[in-house]
Amino acid sequence: MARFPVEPFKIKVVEPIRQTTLAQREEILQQAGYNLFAVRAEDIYIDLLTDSGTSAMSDSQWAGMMAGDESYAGCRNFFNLEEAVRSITGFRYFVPTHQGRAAENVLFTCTIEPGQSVPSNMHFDTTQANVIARGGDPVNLLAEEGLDPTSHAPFKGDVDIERLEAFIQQVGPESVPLGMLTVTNNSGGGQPVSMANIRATGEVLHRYGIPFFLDACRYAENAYFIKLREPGYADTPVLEIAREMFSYADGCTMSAKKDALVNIGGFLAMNDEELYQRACQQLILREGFPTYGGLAGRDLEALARGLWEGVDERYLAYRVAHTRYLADRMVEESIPILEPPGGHAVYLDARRFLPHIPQAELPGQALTCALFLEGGIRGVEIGSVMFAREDVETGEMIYPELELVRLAIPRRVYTQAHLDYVAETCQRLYECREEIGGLRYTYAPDLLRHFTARFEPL
Ligand code: P70
Repeated sequence: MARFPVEPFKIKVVEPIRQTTLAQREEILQQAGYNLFAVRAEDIYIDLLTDSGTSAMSDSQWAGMMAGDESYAGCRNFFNLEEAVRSITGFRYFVPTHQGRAAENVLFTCTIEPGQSVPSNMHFDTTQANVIARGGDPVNLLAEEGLDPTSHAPFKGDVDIERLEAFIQQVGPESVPLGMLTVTNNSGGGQPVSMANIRATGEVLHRYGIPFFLDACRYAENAYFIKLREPGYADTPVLEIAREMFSYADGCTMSAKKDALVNIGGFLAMNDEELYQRACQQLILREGFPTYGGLAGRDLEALARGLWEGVDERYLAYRVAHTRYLADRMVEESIPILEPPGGHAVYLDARRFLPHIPQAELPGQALTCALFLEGGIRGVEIGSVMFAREDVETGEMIYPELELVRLAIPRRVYTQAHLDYVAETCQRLYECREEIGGLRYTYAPDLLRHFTARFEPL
């Protein structure tokens, strides 16, 4: 038997990539203000910036693009998408959006009043920023072991149920317009949330009359981890596991750019009819008519087909094993990563990789830059640049517990040889880690700082 599931697809179209020289990369990095978001994609050799919108679509999805019906209202692709969303999530109503953050914006505009709080296991960057943009307070209540990069617990994305209930009692249920869970937990290493925890979260929130929404962009990978790790699910089809996950919630936001295998798209789904009507108003104001929501008909079709491909178990087995392969190679070389690996990425633990750089000198960002210099690889910092916040009372910086560099793996894009190259580059870098120095900001915007900040070496 093969050690890993072999790719359940073959390659029909290829896209050339090219390596640059070290001298070129030094120049490119300096020009980009030491922020890899500002580097041209053509100058990247292996692009692990994100798994979002970077999937290779299937022949069926591409064929679906030609079947796009570009009518303004009521195009057939909307109804194909509706069938997929209803069948997989079970939610009664949904609206397409151009991507996940648009779904967040519509949902939060309809639900959050200034001063209210939205608890979650851990909000991701755009979710956190969209809550703040409504005057709300995003609150992370991840269970303790999720903050320990060395713990091998199976469900390190679980929310701390006791703290969740205590939090609701402390601020009062009227101050909590909704609660969320991010599945899988992207800011905490792509770790899954257990079915038991999803169920318990729903029970606690509903006991206080609070609606429960899943941030569902990696729901299929989460469902597959439940199948692999949670007692009682080994023989349950992933589709059924996914349906059960959604059954405990009142709705979801979805960036379809992840587990629905499309380059653009998202949706907001819910059971509450009145909320749906208000969401439609917001949607028409910002995204488009409710049967296209900012997408072309062809995009809706690719999304409808991608949703089904994303819950295919042969695909998911390959996906999770592919990511695990890179993680295993790192562990073999004693490179500090967050363990166990998530479904969509391997996260380098910058604190242990660069213990000589204090958080104020941005070790995660420094490591991201070093990885580009060493091998033309682009990862993304998920640490102080993304999440450090100023304490409103003292003005002091509060640094996040996890200081990570995420190597996100685009779906169906890179081969095992590409991953070997990444592991070997990390190994070389780890050997000369003491030579890596910290950074400081030359420009830092207030909201979603990491996308456009600029730096210089200390
Ligand atoms: C990523 C991207 C997007 C995302 C998410 C969760 C759990 C909502 C959204 C928003 C964002 C990103 C980060 C760093 C580099 C590039 C891109 N995550 N919830 O890669 O969805 O992007 O469609 O508006 O992870 O993880 P959308």
